[in-house]
Amino acid sequence: MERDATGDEPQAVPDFDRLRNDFTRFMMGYKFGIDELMTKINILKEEFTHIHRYSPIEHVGSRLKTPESIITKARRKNCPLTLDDIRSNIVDIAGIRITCSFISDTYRIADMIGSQTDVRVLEIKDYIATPKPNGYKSLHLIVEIPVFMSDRIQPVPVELQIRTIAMDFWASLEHKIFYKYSGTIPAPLLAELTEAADSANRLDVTMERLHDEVAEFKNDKSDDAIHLNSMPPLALPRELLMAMLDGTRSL
Ligand code: 0O2
Repeated sequence: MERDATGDEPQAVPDFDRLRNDFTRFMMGYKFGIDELMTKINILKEEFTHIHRYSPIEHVGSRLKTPESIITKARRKNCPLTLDDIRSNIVDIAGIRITCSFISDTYRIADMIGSQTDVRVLEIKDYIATPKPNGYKSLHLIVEIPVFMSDRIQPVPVELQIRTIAMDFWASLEHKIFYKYSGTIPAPLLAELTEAADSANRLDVTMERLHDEVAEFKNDKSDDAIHLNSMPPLALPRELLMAMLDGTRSL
C-alpha cells in the first residue's frame, strides 16, 4: 500500500454519490408506501361520500420524517446510524393522519384498512382507550404495505394516526406548546391542557350520541337502502336501462 507524505496509509475516499443514491432510494420507499396507503384511504373516502350518508373520514394528511428528525429519533432509541438499523428500528418514517368525525369511526376506519389483504398490521397503540397521562388520545397503527419497485417488492411500514377532530385540535395545540417550552411544559399549563383533553372527550361523546339519535330518527323516516344523492349523475345507456328494467335480457 502506498503511503502519503505523512507516511500514513491514505483514507478510503467515501463514495458520496453511492451513499446519496442509497439514501434517496431508502426515503423513496417510504414515500411510495404513503402513496399506496393514501390511494386506499382516498378510495374509502370517495366510496363513502357517494354511497353512504356521510364519510367517516373528514381529512387525511401525510408526512415523511425529515432526515434530521430520523437522526434525532435514532439517537433517542440508541439505534446505530445505518440504513438497515434505522429501517428495522424506526417505523414511523412514513406517517398518515386521518381525522374522523366520531370516535366509533376511528375504529371502523382502522378495521377497514387493517383487514385489506395486502396490508399487514404490525402494531396497534390505542391511546383512545388508554390516553397518555397528558390527555393525548389517538389510535396508532403501524401497518406494512408492499411497494412494487422495478426490481423488487419492498414491504414498507407506515404509521397511521387516526383520531377525531376534537382529539386532533387538542394534539395540534399541545404539540405547539410542547415545542415552545422545549418539552418541559409548566405544571399549571399542563394541568389545563389535561383538563382541555377531558373537555374534548366530553364533546366527542356528546356529538356521537347526538349523531346516533339523528341517525335513528332518519332510519325511521326513510327506507332508502342506498344513498347516491351526491354522486354526479351518470349517463345510463338505453340498452342497459332496458335490460335492467326487464331483468330477463342478458347484458
Ligand atoms: P412527529 O413530529 O409527529 O413525527 P416509539 O416509536 O414506539 O418508540 P413514539 O414515537 O413516542 O415511540 O411512539 P408513539 O407514542 O406512538 O408516538 C408517535 C407519534 O404520536 C409522535 O410522533 C406524535 O406525532 C404523536 N404523539 C405521541 N404522543 C403525543 C403527545 O403527547 N402529544 C402530541 N401532540 N402528539 C403525540 P413524534 O415522532 O414524536 O413526532
